[in-house]
Amino acid sequence: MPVIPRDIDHPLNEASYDEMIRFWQHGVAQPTSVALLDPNNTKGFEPPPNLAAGQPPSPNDRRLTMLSANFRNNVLAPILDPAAPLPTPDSIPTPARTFELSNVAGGGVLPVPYPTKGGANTLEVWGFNASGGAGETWFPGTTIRVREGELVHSFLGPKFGSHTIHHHGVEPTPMNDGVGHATFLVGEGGYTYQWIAPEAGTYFYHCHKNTVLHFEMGMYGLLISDPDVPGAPFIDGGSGMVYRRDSLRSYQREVFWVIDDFDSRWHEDVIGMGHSVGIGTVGNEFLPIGGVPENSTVQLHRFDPDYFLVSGVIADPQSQAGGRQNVITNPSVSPTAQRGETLLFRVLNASYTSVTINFPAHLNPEVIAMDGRTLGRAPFVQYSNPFSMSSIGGRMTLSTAQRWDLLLNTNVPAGTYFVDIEYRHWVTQELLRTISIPVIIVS
Ligand SMILES: [Cu+2]
Repeated sequence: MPVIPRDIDHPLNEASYDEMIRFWQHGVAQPTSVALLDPNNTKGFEPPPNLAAGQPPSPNDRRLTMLSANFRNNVLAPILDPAAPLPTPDSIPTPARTFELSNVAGGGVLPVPYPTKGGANTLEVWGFNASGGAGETWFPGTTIRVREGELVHSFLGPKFGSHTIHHHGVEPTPMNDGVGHATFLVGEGGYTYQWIAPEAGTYFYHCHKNTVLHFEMGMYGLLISDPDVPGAPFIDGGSGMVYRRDSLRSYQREVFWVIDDFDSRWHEDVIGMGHSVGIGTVGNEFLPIGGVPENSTVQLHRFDPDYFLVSGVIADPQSQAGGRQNVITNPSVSPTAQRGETLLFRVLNASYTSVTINFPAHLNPEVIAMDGRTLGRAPFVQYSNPFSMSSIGGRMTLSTAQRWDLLLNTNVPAGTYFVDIEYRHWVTQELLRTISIPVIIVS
């Protein structure tokens, strides 16, 4: 496994003009860098205006505003090209795997089965897309699928505005972590994130710019790390191998349940005010919740979803089966298995509600992993164990960003079994909607 040096330990040669330029192009969050570099402020660093009270936001994303106005305007500005790709620190030129993602922010239109709060029949959605393919899946974004331990490059080339990729659950260097407000946002020039595929399991990636809004708009996708075995990474939805404790198990089908919800107000009124609107009024992007005036028009602390989705498919109350409404029968969500096959479910709660999944008594999957960590796998064998769904009453509850992996043995009578998913409000726990997914077992 190649070693990526930690940025924080990378010695900075202040005598090297090139190195200083590279350092400042990336920048690091105030006040750490200034405190580390120049505790007595002998070089005249100034805090970035967007962090200073009463100042307008920074006009650019490269944190050059941390420098003195003189250095920024007279030394750096003439030699920096805003459209040039940012360099990746400690870049290793020969990764085992590469991904190229561009954005379709502002360009995605999703048909909806009933009118939005604004009375429309479609909803604007943003997303990541592998470049060069019209008609490719872009919401949720292209799945990034890797093999445990390999070095990966994912290139982000935004087409609309600036964004980031945060590979959630992966632990890269700070500069490759894609947390916009801590490091930098990626503009049109693009950036190559470098990271090592983590322990086999289910992860996801998302944009980390004004996260609560960009994530809601659809800027996320699954990230699967497969065991380091021949044939990996495996085909989405097909057969493969997965860890159960320390041993490998094969499965015949893989099912992705990416659970999400939309508040159409966010997709209509809110984004009409720009990509950076947040909690509070426009122009006070990160006003604390306690300071939000009641007549604020943005109010990202108010989330009242009116659409409920699984893997990009919106549940329709008119879709009825088995005495239920909101039944999702799309085969990308509702699996059909031969009796006796083993199914692997990868469940992600990408909604802003608390989600409870109810399995019927006949289906009793085993929970083998949580949040990208295999239960009972070395070196943490003694701390956790796989457990059956029946041992927790057939109900599993996930909060936002949680992932559970389930192995289901379908050695049950052939038939249609309904798995019910309850969405509860993130504050009040009020039940907002119950949707159902048929799991069909044929003999
Ligand atoms: Cu974004």
